[in-house]
Amino acid sequence: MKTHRIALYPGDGIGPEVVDATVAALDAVERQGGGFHLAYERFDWGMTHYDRHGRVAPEDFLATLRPFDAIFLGAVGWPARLPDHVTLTPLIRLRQAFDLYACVRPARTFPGVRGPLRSEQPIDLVVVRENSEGEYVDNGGVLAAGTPDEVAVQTAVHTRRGIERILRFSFELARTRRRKLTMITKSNAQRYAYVLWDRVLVELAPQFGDVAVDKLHIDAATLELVRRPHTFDVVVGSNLFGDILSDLTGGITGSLGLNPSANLNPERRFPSLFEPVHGSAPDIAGKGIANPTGAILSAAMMLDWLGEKAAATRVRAAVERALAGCNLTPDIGGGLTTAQITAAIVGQLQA
Ligand code: GGG
Repeated sequence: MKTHRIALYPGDGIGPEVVDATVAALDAVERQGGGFHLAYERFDWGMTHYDRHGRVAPEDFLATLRPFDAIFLGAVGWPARLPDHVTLTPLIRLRQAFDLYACVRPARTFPGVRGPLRSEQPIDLVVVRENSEGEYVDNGGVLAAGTPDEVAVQTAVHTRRGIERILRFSFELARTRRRKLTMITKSNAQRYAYVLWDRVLVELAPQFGDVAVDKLHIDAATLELVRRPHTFDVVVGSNLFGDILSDLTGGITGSLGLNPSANLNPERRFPSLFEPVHGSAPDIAGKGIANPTGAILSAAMMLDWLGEKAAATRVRAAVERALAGCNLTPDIGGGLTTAQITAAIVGQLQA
């Protein structure tokens, strides 16, 4: 029996609700057998930790998480009480310190779930977000703070090494799918960083001659993802563009509540982190109506990453069948609670 050590970081808002639902689904898949065991340790960081200790995570939180095989995060943020840039800091630090440079965010339509678009063509794409640099490096400062002359400077950092490795990762991913890669930049206006992205793409493309390559500026990409989303396969972009586009791809597939993500260190030098794409949703926190499917599908990505492919496939199939059977939470047009849709997914896993 193989044991995988999982750090649970439920976080804020609906985070703990979707993490509890995910553990219930994982317990069910584990009970079916498959020769593995998930050993959890739970860390109540976020607002709960802040209320007791005056900070959202302990100073040594990275060292605490380092020995685990994977980290499972719910959501972070409670803007009514703490600015979002404070609650988000541990997540950004984790991605950078553990070199989780490939953020993989699949978005697909599901039979049984109606999306907002008129076209009913199935959508099945993956946004790959560069996750370690770009616009999210902590590089900048404020001059003349609090005065009418205040100046804030925030500098994005795009390295050749960072661009090349995320493009290689995306090309390889496209090879496992429909062999189409679309790179998103704004190289007509941002003449240094995104022109470097363009150059690296041109250099790499011949090594992946079996993958069709396309480029779009971010503004055109937002339009085309609404107009013809079914034509996209793997979409790669910088940290900020990937963050924004994956909310859009959540929206066009029905709800952000459906979308999973993996923050990967492809070289496996550090534990990778799995989380639903959605945030803490304070407006519905505590009401028991959060959609846990994005979190449960993130757990399927985690099982895949841990080598438990059969279990991952079973989880994905159970979610698909539950949704097809009209087990829907309010964000996707139904009336089920988190507990009810979780029970439906667990039921499918036991069927
Ligand atoms: N489920 C993760 C979460 O709470 N995300 C909220 C958020 O704003 N994340 C920003 C980011 O992914 O960079």
